[in-house]
Amino acid sequence: MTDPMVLLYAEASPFARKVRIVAAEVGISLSLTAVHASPLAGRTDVTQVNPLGKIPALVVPEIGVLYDSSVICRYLGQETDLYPAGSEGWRALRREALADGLMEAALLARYETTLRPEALRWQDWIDGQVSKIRNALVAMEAEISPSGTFDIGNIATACALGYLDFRFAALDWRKSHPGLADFAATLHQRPSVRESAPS
Ligand SMILES: N[C@@H](CCC(=O)N[C@@H](CS)C(=O)NCC(=O)O)C(=O)O
Repeated sequence: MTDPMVLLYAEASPFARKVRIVAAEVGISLSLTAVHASPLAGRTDVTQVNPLGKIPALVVPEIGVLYDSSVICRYLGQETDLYPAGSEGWRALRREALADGLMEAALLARYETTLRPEALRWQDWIDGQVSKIRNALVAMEAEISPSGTFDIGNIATACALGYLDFRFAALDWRKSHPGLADFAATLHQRPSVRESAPS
């Protein structure tokens, strides 16, 4: 029996959550190693594995390290229903990119308010990221995928909305997007989504 692949992750990371959900959906068991990743110089555990210092990173014996959640998810989920063929597949990838973009904007806004010294914080920057989040929510609601399908777009969407619940409760996104809230509740019924939620 070969050793499981090692995933460098943090429980709160929405990008790492995508990978954990994909692995659970396709039945691949990963060895999880919790690490600290930070954009601040000298404060990350990950640089020796990923030159960008970011998580998730997956150590794959025959390839080396894979990074960026979309690459890792693609590697684990290739040739499964998580990546549909044809136009449906391109739409799923677009929904993944949209959700990833929302998470990136949310993370940048969070770093600005939690990491940057208070005197240096820039409200226009925070407002710009929050407006990307709001625009992404509008697009997400318009693109809710048909019921019954569960693909990489839905996985990323579940992680993005879960991250807003976890770190941006004050945005109260459910109030302005009730259709998306219903969709999120459906996604949350899936064991892989429920069991990977940050606590
Ligand atoms: N595009 C990357 C984003 C990953 C990312 O930003 N991860 C965060 C944790 S949730 C991180 O490692 N931040 C540290 C940093 O920005 O240097 C992906 O999809 O994997």
